[in-house]
Amino acid sequence: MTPSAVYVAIGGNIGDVEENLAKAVALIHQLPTTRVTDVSGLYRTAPVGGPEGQPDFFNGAIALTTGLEPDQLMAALIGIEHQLGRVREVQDGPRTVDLDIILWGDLVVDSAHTTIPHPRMESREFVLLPLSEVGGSARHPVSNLTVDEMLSAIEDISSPRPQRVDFDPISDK
Ligand code: PH2
Ligand code: MG
Ligand code: MG
Repeated sequence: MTPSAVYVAIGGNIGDVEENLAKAVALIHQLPTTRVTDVSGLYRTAPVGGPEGQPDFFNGAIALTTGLEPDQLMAALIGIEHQLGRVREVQDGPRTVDLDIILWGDLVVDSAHTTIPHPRMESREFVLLPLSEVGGSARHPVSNLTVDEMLSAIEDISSPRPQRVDFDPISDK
């Protein structure tokens, strides 16, 4: 059986974000039975929510395949966030590295620790814009909309579009 494509949003806004995100992607690529198959560029995005005056974020998205279960991948991502210095924080506030599972094939999961698809993905340009690079035709299993359709449906899209920087943390993908 071909494993499902899993999409993970990556972001952060404290410290050397590009370096931390590169380390995060390399660590994800080293998880058991897991391969990162595609990596988007990084977009500099204005913070949504959280405390007044927090720094801009850098946001990206990756595609991966894995033999892990959703709860296992979730736990591994939280472990990587901690390894890279993420500490207890205010809701939507500054963070070194945030790794969120967005879509996992047709799977719908709502367990104590894991919610897939990500409940706020459809309204977040900072998730959909990088995700469209690596999974523009991936479908939301409930609404059946593709990522590109969800991105077009966002009403208050930023203008000009967030600035993009190339990001290529894995040479053997
Ligand atoms: N993450 C949040 C809250 N707000 N804003 C931007 N631009 N990018 C994020 O990744 C982000 C946010 C909570 O995880
Ligand atoms: Mg998040
Ligand atoms: Mg998170």
